Amino acid sequence: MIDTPSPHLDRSTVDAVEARALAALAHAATLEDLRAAQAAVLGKRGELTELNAVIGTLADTDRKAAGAVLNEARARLTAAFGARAEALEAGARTARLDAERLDLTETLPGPQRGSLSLVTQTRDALEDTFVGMGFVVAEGPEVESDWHNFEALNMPPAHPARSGFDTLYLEWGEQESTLLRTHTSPVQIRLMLDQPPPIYAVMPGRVYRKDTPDARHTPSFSQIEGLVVDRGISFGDLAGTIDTFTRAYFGPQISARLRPAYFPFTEPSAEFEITCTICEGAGCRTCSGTGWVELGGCGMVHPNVFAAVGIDPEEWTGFAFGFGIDRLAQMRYAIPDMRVLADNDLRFTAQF
Ligand code: 2NL
Repeated sequence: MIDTPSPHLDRSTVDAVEARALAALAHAATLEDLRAAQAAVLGKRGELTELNAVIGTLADTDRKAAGAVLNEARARLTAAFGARAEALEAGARTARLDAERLDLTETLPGPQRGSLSLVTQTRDALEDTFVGMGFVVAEGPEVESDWHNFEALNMPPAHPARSGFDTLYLEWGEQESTLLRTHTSPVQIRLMLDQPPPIYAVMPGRVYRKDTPDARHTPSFSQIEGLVVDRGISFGDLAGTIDTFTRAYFGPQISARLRPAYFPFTEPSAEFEITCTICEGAGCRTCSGTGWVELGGCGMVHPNVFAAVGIDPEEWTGFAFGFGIDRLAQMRYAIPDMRVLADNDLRFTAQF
């Protein structure tokens, strides 16, 4: 170690200053206290800084050693104050975060827990049913190209069926080239482009239409569509699949029936109806006394759709079907107005 350079600046003087500074450091409970303690020793008028002046009064031969003692003490104290400041800052930050924490459950009336939206619960149950029947679940983008959403589905630019969708377009690329998908069918197009048959898949997801909200319409809703492509698939397979699904999901008291319909992407096409879940077929207001309610549509995949995705219609045939998940939940739980599905009113959500 370094010898005592002179009676005016001996080692013990520096040690005493350093010891006092470390005691003040340990005592500082806040960043402010710490800054004050640091300034008192290392600042312009600080105790250690003042000792610098003594160096000038020393003999030439003692200056170097004295300077080293002071510098070493300064370096140790600077490091100690820096480390303590970091620790105090971290503590202050944790305290601030704790103070600012907002407990959203405090506003709930009682010990109530959140739950999945009824639409999500319904979608999960539908997926389970179809997975149980051997289908896989596929997803795709909600922002789509005109080609995937319309053209590949046998709806060329001026096709009248397009106007039935009231599409929401994005300002992206060529005018009306990019849109919010109006149905989940483009996911099936992507699947057929990506992989060769056989395909047994369902596609659940959110779709968008420029509809004014009312009891039966919301501008965004969820759909599930199914697609089967294999050798020798017939309309009988379609009818059997719809019936099997209906019984598996709703129970044996509910059955399905098909009635002729038109969709541009299927031929022949059908809409499918199920036994009214409110009156179980007896006839009531919901089913206008018929005992049946419409659930969705289906049909054999149109050869033009196969042509668009490069599947040989001589080798492969297939069927597709689709229905609204919100509409299904509305029927299953007898919900008079679909808008409550998105309201997040606890008086509604707590029931499921
Ligand atoms: C409905 C009717 C349907 C399809 C969707 C479809 C998809 C491809 C090819 C052929 Cl890639 N068809 N989907 C077919 C018939 C009906 O939905 O009422 N949806 C809510």
